[in-house]
Amino acid sequence: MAIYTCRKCKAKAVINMKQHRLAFCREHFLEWMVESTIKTIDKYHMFKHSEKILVAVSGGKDSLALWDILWKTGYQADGIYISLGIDDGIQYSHHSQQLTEKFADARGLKLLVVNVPETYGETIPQMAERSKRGQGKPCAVCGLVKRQIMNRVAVEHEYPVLATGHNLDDEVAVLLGNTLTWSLDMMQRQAPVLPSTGGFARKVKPLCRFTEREMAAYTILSQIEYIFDECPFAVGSKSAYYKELLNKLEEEMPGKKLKFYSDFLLAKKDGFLDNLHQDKPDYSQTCPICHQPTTMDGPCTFCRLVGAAY
Ligand code: Q46
Ligand code: ZN
Ligand code: ZN
Repeated sequence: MAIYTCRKCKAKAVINMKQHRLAFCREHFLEWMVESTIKTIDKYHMFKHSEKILVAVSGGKDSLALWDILWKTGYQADGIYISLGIDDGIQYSHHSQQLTEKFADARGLKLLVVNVPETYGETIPQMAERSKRGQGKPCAVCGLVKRQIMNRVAVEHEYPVLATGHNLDDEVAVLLGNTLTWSLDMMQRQAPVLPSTGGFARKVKPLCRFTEREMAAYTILSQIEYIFDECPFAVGSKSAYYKELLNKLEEEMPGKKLKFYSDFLLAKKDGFLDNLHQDKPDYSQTCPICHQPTTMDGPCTFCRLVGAAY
């Protein structure tokens, strides 16, 4: 096996990133990750030090690493954890909440917690079951609930920015899925930054240029304790399959994932999706219950789902 040395100090490297032709020791890898995150934040004009940021944390490696980097670099970043009530024999929600709280306590960070079963009377799998949405998987309901809660909490607590820990592998898997079905409207909404529009906080993805492997290395080398188990419902998903395919491609052609994503963003900037003749969803109405923007007359999809009183 080839032995690599650190680009900066020539010590033995702990990671070699073929796609960047870069190898680093522990110290210089962690430094590179922090510097690269700042570059991404600036490149896409995500936020400034003067803005309050709400980080969506799940207890997984990506979101905790993101919060860690923002904390280290002096951003005003608080966290939001949403307990989904997913157990599936491994106490997934309970365990991930404990790790998130431990992380926040160790750094003196503020964490907001929303407990779905306590607030709405049902766990996510129970809501999915009752509403018969999502073909036996609770992910569609889960996505809807998480989006509504994250945005509502950000707006109510006056955070202009909502940051998520999506990494390059997540973004490229979504892009591949959308390309295979030519879902141009979905591609139009895929971006490192979604600007704030009436009633929606700005959404940003500062880790969108890091691979899953780099994120795992960052959390392990930073000794951040995170939940190793994936959500049990992520297993066997389309997205997991696309990630597997893309990793095979990356092995043969290092750098393909980043190039696919960067070239997509460049093509979009050049106007490739500008003249779509599709109606954009019209969020000009306001839900009378949760006061979130909605496309519907009367209660929004979320309030209808949770059976909120009108
Ligand atoms: S959507 Fe589906 Fe995830 Fe919700 S139910 Fe689990 S896998 S957590 S990102
Ligand atoms: Zn070094
Ligand atoms: Zn509503």
